[in-house]
Amino acid sequence: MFSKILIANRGEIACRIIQTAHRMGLRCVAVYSDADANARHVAMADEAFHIGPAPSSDSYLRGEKIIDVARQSGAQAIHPGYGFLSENTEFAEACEANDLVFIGPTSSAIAAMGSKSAAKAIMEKAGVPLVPGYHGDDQSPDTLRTEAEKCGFPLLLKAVAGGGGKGMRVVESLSEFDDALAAAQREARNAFGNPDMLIERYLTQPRHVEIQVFCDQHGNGVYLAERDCSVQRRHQKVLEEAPAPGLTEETRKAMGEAAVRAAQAIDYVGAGTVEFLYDVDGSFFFMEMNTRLQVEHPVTEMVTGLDLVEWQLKVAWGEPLPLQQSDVKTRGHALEARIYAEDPDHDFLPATGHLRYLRTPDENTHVRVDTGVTEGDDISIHYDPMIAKLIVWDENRDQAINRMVQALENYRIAGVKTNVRFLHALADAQPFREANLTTGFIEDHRKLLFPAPKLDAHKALVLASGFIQEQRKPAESGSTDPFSPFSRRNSWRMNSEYAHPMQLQVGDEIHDLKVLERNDGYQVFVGDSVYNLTARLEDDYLQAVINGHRISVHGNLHDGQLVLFCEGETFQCHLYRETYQLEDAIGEGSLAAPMNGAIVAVQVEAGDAVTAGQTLVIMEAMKMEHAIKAPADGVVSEIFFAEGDQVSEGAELIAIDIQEEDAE
Ligand code: MV4
Repeated sequence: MFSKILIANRGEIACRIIQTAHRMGLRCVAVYSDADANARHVAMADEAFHIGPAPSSDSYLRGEKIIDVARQSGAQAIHPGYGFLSENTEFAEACEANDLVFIGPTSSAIAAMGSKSAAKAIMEKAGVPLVPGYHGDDQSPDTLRTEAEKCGFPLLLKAVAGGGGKGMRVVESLSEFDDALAAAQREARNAFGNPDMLIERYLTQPRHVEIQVFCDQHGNGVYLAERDCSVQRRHQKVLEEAPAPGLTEETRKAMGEAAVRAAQAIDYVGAGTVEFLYDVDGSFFFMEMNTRLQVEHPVTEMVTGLDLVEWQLKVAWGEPLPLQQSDVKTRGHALEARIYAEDPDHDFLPATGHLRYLRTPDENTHVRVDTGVTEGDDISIHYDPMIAKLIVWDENRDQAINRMVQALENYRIAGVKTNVRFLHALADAQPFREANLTTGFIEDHRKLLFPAPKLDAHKALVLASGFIQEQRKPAESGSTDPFSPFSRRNSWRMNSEYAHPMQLQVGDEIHDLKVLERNDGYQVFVGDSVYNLTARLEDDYLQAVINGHRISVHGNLHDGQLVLFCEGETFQCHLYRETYQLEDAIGEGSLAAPMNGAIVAVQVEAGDAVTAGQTLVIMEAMKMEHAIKAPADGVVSEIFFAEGDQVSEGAELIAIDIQEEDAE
């Protein structure tokens, strides 16, 4: 076995590979860009080399540089992961030329699957079912038109050089064909530098079912069950599962054997995936072959109990496959959800930011988390926005879905927008539970996937006020963080009969709350309603009872931004302000009473120098306290009232000589 390998990748897949390599006793060399100096994959590796600036083209795509590093470090093999250089024929060749084992298929096998028409020709010869259509070299418009008529409508024009859904166009009837062909060719020439088209009968309700195959260097090949990846968005997989629901044993076997034939037709070595379109009637057709370990490989691992990275390393070293086909068994059902940094409410725009709070579900036989990030990391614009893969397993699909729903509720991220809520709705949606899968699933069920919040708006605000109050408590009794807004020595007296105002901003709306603290909890006033609240905060976990309803949430409060996590939902608000502010009350250098009330405390004397924001006077009105604070640095020139005095709204309380800013 190799003693040292280099991982030419980053993020979760680099971590995933290192984990198995370490378990097998191999040393791991990582590479990293400027953006990844403190990344998890670097920390996990035995050593790591800086390979360039953040953009992939200057770092993770620099094949020569990575080969240099491999040689320098004494690595014997390079694992490319997925993406980046994993399906780059020149890189695979360069490895070989430098006496480094490329952990993957030969460059010729990669190349054979690079062209859709060439791939189809190979598959046809190997007896792998193809969608009826045309994949010939003759690209004259007349030939294509004749083939289109033979194929029938609706049909699909696919760019020979396309892939992953790029360069496809549906044609509904012959009358549309000429225009559609011209447009598709134009697009393909622009996008891929190659206008060639193939024609296929268009399947309107297909599923994406793919077979995991493995081949060794001795001519053996097996299939390791299938995955259903129908739930996609713009050709990005979102949820994957194994096995594919509803597939008969006959179909599974036929599909598996076709996939192995496909792999062997190109002398494949290593892990590969043969993708099929699966039609409602049980028929299936070759779509493409991916010549790498795929993102969704964990669901296969969960149902087979195998470690595919271990298999890759063994095969690359020259060992025979660990199992024969008859020894491959599956058990139970696995699901994978891809947690992305993106904003489902804004057309899934990729999101960036700082993972200021990140909690993952506990891992066990039912739950697995594959990730490349930890709390405090940044999600940058430079790489794929996938934060993690959440994988669950159970004895059957129903139970696995329950596990997924629960695990998503325990996946809590603040600081970056994510699709966790969306995934939760997706996994919990009835059509998904019923396995009504097609590639149009997300489009077809939009309404279900963006449900209205379950958490009552008032209750959310009450929970928020409870979280804020409880988090403040330790700060009141001596926080060491003077910059925390909650360690402020403010005027509120614990267990007083005074309520204090709290303004919480949710979206564009500002909600005025009053929080009355009592010995046994709080009374919170929201709008015209009053809520009795008891709350106990332990670390990030708030156990609350609101009017006799016990609710528990997790939360994170940072810089006045509060995120609460409740059953897969998040509630976000901003602690807008808590005290009566000066802009409202001040005239030139004077502070007026904001309302009729009483002076509770005067905290300065005439002649005192004060700084902006310093509390000068505390008033009480309608059982609420209000801190009157200095609008700017200055010197108190006169105080017009004393403690215990009643004042009326607008009365001048205090006069200050505002200190002018120095020019300097
Ligand atoms: C198709 C098809 C329907 N009929 N081919 C999209 C990605 C590319 N690899 C093949 N794709 C499709 N090919 C025929 N003849 C529908 C799709 C398709 C699709 C396939 C798998 C997963 C998601 C998809 C989403 C839209 C369209």
